[in-house]
Amino acid sequence: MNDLLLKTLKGEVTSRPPVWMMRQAGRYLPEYMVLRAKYGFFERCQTPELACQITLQPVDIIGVDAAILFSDILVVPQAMGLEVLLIESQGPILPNPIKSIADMSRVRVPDVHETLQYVFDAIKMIKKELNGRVPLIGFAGAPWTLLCYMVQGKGSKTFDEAKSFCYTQPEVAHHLLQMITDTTISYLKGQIEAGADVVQIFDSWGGLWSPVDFEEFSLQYIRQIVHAVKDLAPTIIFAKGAWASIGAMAETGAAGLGIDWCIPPKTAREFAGDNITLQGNFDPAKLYAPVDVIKREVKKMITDFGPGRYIANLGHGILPTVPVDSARAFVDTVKEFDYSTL
Ligand code: 1CP
Repeated sequence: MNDLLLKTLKGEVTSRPPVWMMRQAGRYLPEYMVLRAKYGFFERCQTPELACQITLQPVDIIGVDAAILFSDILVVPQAMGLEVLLIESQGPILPNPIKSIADMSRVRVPDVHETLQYVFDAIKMIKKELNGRVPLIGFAGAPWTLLCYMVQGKGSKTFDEAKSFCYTQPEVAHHLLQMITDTTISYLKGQIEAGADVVQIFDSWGGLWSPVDFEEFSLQYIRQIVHAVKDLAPTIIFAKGAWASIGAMAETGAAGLGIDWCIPPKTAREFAGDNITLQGNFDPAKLYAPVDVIKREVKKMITDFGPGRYIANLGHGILPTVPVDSARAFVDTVKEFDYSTL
């Protein structure tokens, strides 16, 4: 059993950092593209055999130290009653988004065993197939990031309509955020019960807020989720761009914090204190550099984070056009690293 990830999240000493990549199952892998051509996106998520096969691809092909469940954060809005489509080249679309209190009658806090049982079934199958080779990471979107899609109805650089909703209808926004939080708590508990060893909360759009508004519209809900699950499985918070709130996030009881490449490792460590594991923070676009540059930069990143309490990862998801050999060079360089040389 490769338990580097679990040891690192507990703060135990290891000879090198564990490594995995956000969005490691995906379009940069030709083996994924074969299944993508045959099955629709939600069909891939909802069929445990397919989700299992896709989850294992980066473990077998790239040799990462952890598997992450193949699914999407948007299965939660779907389970709450909203229609979610994934349209090729456009990304996710929610045709009937939430715009006002009247739309709230269309959302509910569902029984996750009725609506998301296929995820739990996939996890059980993945755990069996992994047979202890590497730990399995489960995940969910942070309530704020899910609200972004539920209100805006599609991807956006600014999520202006979602932010406007929070500023003009704060009571409705908080009601919706609480419903998402309650759903997410049962969902993550279900994932852990089914076998997820670690869970990660993705707040991809947390960095759109000032630190004070981040606390109001995002972190207070993430904190509720962490409190509910932290004694069941180590929890990692990844709030992209919310570097000014690293100190506050480190106090939630999470075992790990994902950080992006806009903050230097040493600064992140100063903000976070010594009692939490940091994860990141390679610029995903740097995987377009020549392989010798990738190797040099990965070693520098590990050195800057210092020995221990560190998980090597990208600072956001891997990009679909990254060469497989470059992803492999990233992972291999971490696996060849030896803390005793520091
Ligand atoms: O084949 C395809 O074209 C589908 C692309 C794709 C994939 C591979 C989507 C649509 N989702 C996924 C899988 C996925 N999504 C995983 C799988 C596990 C892994 O290998 O990491 C995870 C963890 C996610 C999480 C996710 N979905 C996030 C949070 C992380 C992040 O990257 O910021 C977000 C924001 C989404 C929404 C979403 N789903 C899909 C896309 C293209 C998007 C982003 C839309 C946007 O740009 O706003």
